[in-house]
Amino acid sequence: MSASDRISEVQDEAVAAIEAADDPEALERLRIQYLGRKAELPQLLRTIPQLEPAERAAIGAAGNAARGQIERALELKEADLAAGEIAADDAIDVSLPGAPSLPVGHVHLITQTRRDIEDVFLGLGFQVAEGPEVELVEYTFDALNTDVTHPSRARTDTFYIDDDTVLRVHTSPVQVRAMIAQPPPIYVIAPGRVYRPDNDATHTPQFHQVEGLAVDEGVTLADLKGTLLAFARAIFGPDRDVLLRPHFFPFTEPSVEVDVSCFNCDAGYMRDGSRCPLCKGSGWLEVLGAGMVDPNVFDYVREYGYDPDKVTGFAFGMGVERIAMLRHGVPDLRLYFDGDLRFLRQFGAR
Ligand code: 2U9
Repeated sequence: MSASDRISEVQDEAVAAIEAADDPEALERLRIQYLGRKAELPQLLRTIPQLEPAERAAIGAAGNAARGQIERALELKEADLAAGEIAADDAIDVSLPGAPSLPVGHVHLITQTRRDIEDVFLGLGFQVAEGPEVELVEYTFDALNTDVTHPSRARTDTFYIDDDTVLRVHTSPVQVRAMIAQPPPIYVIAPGRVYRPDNDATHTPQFHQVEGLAVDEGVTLADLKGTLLAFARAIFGPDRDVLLRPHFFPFTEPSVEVDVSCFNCDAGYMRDGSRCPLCKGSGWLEVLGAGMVDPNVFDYVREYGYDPDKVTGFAFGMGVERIAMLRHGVPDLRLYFDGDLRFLRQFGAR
């Protein structure tokens, strides 16, 4: 093989090997292999002065060109590998904005309303408690003085998982759990999802409640009324009044339904003399249920420090969807489920 054929063979072999290198160390080994002091091409270049003058120019030119080609291939590959390394290191640049940036949603009105209610009771010294949505029948009904014949226990009025387990129908079991976990005094609210097999214009199978429980020595119905008045004024405006009407719940005695004076009219009538469309002319809006905790409920948790001869308590419960509907004039429950930003954006996040 002639010297110039060998030069072009070495050049081809070197360039192919360099192009195939996949890390900087391999590239450095190739640099030494093909351009190092002991490598074939540099050695051949060193012999050029000894060649016949007729060969010198041609071999010299071919050898130098081959070295130039190999150096160029090394440079290109080096840059290539460095760029790849940067790309791999910074594959996820967490400081960059999303591309394309994603549309931002909005805090749901139910979430906002729940937070507003929580803030009111936190300000009054209550703590927020949470519990499971799949709940024991025992904590859902038995602990709450609900007779085995009570309609709410029927298979048609509660989602049963099995004979002992339900999707909770109220957040009351959260307060039962709170009483088991801590002796009186206790001031807790229990916000959360609840489930009932209802589905019509005014009921959805899943909704949200905030319930509350205060147990201490000497707690009275006057404390309940004062607490609910503070709640009504914080949520519906400073001029509100509350009205307690007798009612029945298994877990409270006495029990009351609680109305808040209408914030949309004057005692049922608009300025132009027409009947208020919100309270339907009554001047009152029904907002929640409440009462003094039945001694039988304390009896269930007596061993945890709740002696019905020593402590009394009040409890209340409200539907978050209803509070938000009244407060903002929401006309239809379905708006809560659509996730339509045109609806949600009307309620600035507080
Ligand atoms: C314990 C003892 C008593 C919670 C209460 C109500 C009255 C009530 C309804 C309002 C509308 C449910 O969302 S709603 O359908 N709730 O009227 N809830 S007293 O009583 C308790 C809770 C826990 C240990």
